[in-house]
Amino acid sequence: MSSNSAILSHPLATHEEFLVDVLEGLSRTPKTLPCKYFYDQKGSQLFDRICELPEYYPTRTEASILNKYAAEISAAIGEGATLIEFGSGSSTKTVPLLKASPNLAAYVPVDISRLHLLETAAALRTQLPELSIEPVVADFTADVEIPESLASEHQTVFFPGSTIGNFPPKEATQLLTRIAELVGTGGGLVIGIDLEKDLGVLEPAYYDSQNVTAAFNLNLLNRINRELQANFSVDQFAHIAFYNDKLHRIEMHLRSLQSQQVTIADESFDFAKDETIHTESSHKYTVERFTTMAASAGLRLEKVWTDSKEWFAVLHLLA
Ligand code: AVJ
Repeated sequence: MSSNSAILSHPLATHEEFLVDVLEGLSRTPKTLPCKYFYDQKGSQLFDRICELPEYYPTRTEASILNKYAAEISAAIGEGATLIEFGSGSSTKTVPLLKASPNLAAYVPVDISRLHLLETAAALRTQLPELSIEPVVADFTADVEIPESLASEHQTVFFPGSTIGNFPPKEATQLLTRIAELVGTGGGLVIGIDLEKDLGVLEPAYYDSQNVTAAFNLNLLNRINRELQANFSVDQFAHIAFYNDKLHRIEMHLRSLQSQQVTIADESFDFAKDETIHTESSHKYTVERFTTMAASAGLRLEKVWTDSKEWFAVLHLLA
């Protein structure tokens, strides 16, 4: 394939779907907005900055695990496998793994952002000229189709970053089920999950002292204003993040600082003072709880790699 093309697996979310999702979410009680819309250009830049924050441990902890155990993880993926990465972004964390896996049939980065995907593929081709890199533009929350031509006997999905944490258990189980079906019997999943830990570590990771996470959360309102011609007074909302013990998750919300009304596409939404919009959940697991959930999706645990503090885990499961 030429270096400026990518396979489009499915139609991507349109402006219309964005509008429908926003109107639907804000019509609920309590109000919600889907976290997948955080990642416009500005949001993606802010997320990259989050990953560098001293308080945000997941990225660097996972990277250290992937670096340290690259050879073992690569052996688990196996010779001649097709490695399919969900939400590959810049593929930064994947490079050590790819370098440790010289005999892959292909690396298939799957991402919703076409341009980012193509730039990443181009950069990777220079770094790893021997590797066959076949980007697929797709939303992995919808069905991902990997073209027959890229399938090999052994396929493994690589799903790092604890992105699975954004999905409530039921949806996470559905996503895992689809991954199991995609790779087929004998296929694998290498997944990064964020582990339950002290509140003193968890909460600051989503409430950083430089307010980058606040800007990331509030940027969603800017995006809605710009793309859907809405009139949120962004400075009349505040970022909040806390750990919900019962549901094992960090919740991010936007809290209305006053009683106010917002108009989007001829629809008005009333906000009481202190009413919140739930914008994101980030579920934390124990290896055991995750393993039980994965088992119900038809995936059985093969191996666990973790860091010395057991803050994060990379799991290998087989379908
Ligand atoms: C990309 C979903 C893994 O939940 O930690 C970071 C997103 N939100 N700070 C996470 C996020 C606020 C992140 N994931």
